[in-house]
Amino acid sequence: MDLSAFSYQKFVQFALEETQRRTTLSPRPIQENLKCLRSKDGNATLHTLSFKAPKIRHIRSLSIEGGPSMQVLDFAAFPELKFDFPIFCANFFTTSTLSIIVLDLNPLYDATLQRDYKEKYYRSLMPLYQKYAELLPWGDKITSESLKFFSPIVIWSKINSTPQNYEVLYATFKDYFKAWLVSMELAMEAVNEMQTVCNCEAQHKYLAWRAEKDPGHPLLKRLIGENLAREMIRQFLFEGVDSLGTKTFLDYFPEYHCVDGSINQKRSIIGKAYKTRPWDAGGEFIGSKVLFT
Ligand code: BLA
Repeated sequence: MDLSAFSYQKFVQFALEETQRRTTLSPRPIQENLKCLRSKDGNATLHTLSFKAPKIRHIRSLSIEGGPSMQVLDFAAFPELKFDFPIFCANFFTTSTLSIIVLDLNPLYDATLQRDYKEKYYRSLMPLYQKYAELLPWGDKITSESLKFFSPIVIWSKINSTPQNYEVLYATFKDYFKAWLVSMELAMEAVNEMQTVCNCEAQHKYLAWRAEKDPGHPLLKRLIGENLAREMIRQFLFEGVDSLGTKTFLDYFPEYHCVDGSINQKRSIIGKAYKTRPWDAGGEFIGSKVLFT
């Protein structure tokens, strides 16, 4: 499919309008050199948007328009630290033939270990996942570490890039984003400082993971160069990684420790696994427990 007429802009537009209908967005400043960028080869443009709102610490979007051959969306929304509702996560990497899709309400706390968290935020959403299970099937084996950051309603899929699939994805995105807004609206403020501290650490750990290991980084580096990519990652996409806590990536993920003290550059230590969806229709984890010991 020629992607020239295809864009993820309308997804972002929808999300911002829908948020604005329910709360008040205010812009967050974006560093000048990250506002609108052109790739080094001149073939792609990168657009960034950044907002906050009551209950929402950061809602931000990076879209990459790469003409007929590539379109990318990295859209995320993070709660204020007094709240423990999930992080909205939409990552779509589309070439003229294939789209790699991750769409989820990423849990702040491991939804397999913390059953109360799962009950609170996902029990009522399981039908939502089922609605799209056939159209957006499980995308085969995945980096095992990612599972800890995914919820039982995650959509992980690899689909052909077709106009029909684009419409399916748009419908799914809208439903998931509306579900996230409902979670946000219902969420109650932490009753004590300890909960806020835990929420903060949970977000920091998530940011530390993604700032170091997100699969999009190598491509981002190729597009805009090592230094700008680093700024984009640490100061925009995963903003908070250098301010919400003092723990390092290796404090959270010591299994990546190399003998010389550096971070193992491999994306995964455990490797890829989960050929099929590791949750049942009720959201019960049915994969191997190796990850969760
Ligand atoms: C691939 N992106 C992937 C894959 C996942 C994700 C799971 C499949 C490969 C794998 O198993 O790791 C996304 N992984 C996530 C997300 C989380 C996670 C969202 O753990 C959250 C916790 N993707 C982007 C951007 C680009 C991009 C901005 O979001 C490019 C600039 C590209 N993603 C991209 C590419 C691949 C990919 C090129 C395929 C390459 C590969 O598998 O290494």
